[in-house]
Amino acid sequence: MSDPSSSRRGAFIVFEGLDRCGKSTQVARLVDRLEREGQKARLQKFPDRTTAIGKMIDAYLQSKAEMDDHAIHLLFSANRWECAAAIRQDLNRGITVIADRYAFSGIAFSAAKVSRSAEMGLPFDFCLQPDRSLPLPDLTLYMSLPQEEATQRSQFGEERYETVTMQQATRKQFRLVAEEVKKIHGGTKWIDVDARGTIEEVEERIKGSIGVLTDGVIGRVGELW
Ligand code: T5A
Ligand code: NA
Repeated sequence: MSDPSSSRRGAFIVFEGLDRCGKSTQVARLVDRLEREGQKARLQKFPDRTTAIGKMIDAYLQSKAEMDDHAIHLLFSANRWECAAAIRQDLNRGITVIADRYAFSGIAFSAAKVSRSAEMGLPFDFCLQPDRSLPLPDLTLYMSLPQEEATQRSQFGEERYETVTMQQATRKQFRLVAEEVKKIHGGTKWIDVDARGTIEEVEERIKGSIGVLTDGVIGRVGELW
């Protein structure tokens, strides 16, 4: 039997950023490109709105349901846990998994919220806990876009967190999340990508940042924290 620690597995690549920064566009193009190149790759969107938990999250985001800030935070995390085993399994089968948002959004958005229960949103440490030991992405690409440009993109303002105040607060929390990741795992797991310019220009930058990672990764899938 081959030793799993010495054979190549699929790469786990996460895209993060504020609302409308272009994640979904770039994730779709990346999966398309990898498939065209004959690689095994699949998309994993968070929140996954198709599961029972995902449907509750969807209702909350569309303001069709109200929920305590702690409760919705735990549901976002539970939504990742229900997909975690499949992600690990696919990675170990050599499939590259590309995620559109992950635990980093979970922390940044919850911590940024001006809640009724705590003036400054949920405590950062509380936000980290439910995602402890989820699969660690091999690379997180944080798509950085000035607020003025995000606001101009179509459909901004439709969902719960799409206000300028909330996005500004979340931007700050994402910086803290990036620092946390760098503190635990060093500087190689998180890269900021300039999300300004045309779709094609951004795609080129992303391609450069990913490099040969999609050829496979040696070593076991790690844990977030
Ligand atoms: N959330 C999420 C939590 O609070 N906790 C959690 O744990 C998680 C996982 C929904 C919300 O949930 C929160 C965060 C969010 O507020 P979502 O379903 O990912 O999360 O929703 P959005 O972030 O809003 O995702 P969108 O799909 O709406 O935005 P994207 O993916 O960033 O942007 P995209 O690619 O759809 O592009 C937006 C528009 O801009 C255009 C596109 O054509 C599109 O119209 N565009 C460009 N225009 C000009 N130049 C470019 N380079 C462009 N790229 C794209
Ligand atoms: Na949105």
